[in-house]
Amino acid sequence: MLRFLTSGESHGRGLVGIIEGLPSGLFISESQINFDLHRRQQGYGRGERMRIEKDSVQILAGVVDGKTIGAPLALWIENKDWENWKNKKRDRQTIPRPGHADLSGVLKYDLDDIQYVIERASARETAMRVAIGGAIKQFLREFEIHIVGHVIQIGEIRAKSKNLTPEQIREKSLESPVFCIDEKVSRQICRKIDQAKNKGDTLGGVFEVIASNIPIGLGSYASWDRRLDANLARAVMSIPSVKAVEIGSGVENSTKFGSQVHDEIFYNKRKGFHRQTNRAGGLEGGVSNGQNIIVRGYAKPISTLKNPLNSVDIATKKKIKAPYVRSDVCFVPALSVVGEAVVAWEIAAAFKEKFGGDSIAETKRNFHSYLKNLK
Ligand code: EPS
Repeated sequence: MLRFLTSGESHGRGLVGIIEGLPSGLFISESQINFDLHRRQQGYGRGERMRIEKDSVQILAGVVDGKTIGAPLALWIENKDWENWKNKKRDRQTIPRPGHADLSGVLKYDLDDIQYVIERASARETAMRVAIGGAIKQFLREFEIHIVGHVIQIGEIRAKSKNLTPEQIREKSLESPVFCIDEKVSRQICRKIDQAKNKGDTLGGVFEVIASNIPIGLGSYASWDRRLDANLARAVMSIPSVKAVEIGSGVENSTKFGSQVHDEIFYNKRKGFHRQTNRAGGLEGGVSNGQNIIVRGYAKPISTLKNPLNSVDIATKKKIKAPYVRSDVCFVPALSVVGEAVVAWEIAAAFKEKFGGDSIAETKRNFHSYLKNLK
């Protein structure tokens, strides 16, 4: 079984992550994780904090001579902003921002300062989830499974889907300031972000994650909590600001006849069982069907607004505008990187459940024997 836990506050010393269940003998490179951390910090519309931080991971335990030893991994990312915050004098925050965890958090935990809620509810936590995803992707790569995220919409500006391979999507989206494969749409999106910024407003959008080279049979219909589509939806929904999740063309499918939706099954000797369409997003009955897994996350605009909405001071109970604190205008490009990490995790968890293995050699033996048997 694979599991992980994160800890850390947005302006504390740093972020901590523990991964348990990785087999021994797996090469883990910090620099590959750092590439993902770097990507998470990019994206047109990001704010000042990203100019302070230079996220990089340190693996403190579980990896010896570059390889896992079957022990839990301990990961660490330092918050550079800690230096600026540790002796900072600040006022108690008593005005909750609509859309954030501020009000529910302060009431639930019986706190008198909203800053304590902000510290843990902040999307800063996603830096550690990206680091954990960066490690788990190295496990998946041993089985040629690749995960690519990109932005398909910001505000109402949507890129048309193109017939590209996951590698081409990665290449093209890396060239775009908003991780979008379409150059023209990227420019339109940047203008839209400028517009939002000038109005003291924010923007949400949609990101898509594609997992390729997935074996048939990950997840199970046998019990609700083993359905891989359900676990992917939960994981993507757990990313701050995501309010809807779609698998394949799930939303569009709900408006059509069944005959227009389901992916017909074909067989020939060379390809075996195969499909010519993938509207199911690689999952049928909660089980991977060998096609690419496609998951989309729909994010609301960031809740901190320079031109704020109405709120109520929790100390005086008087009507007042919500406070503006340093924030991003648009976080969707970064979300596409976080999306990759959480999708990678769920696929790896289902993979480990199916193939087990205490060493990477054992996992590989189990995997290859299953593939041989399928043939
Ligand atoms: C973030 C760090 C935070 C925010 C952002 C994500 O830094 P600070 O609060 O110091 O400005 O920039 O948080 C949010 C978008 C959010 O809604 O919480 C980061 O490292 O990504």
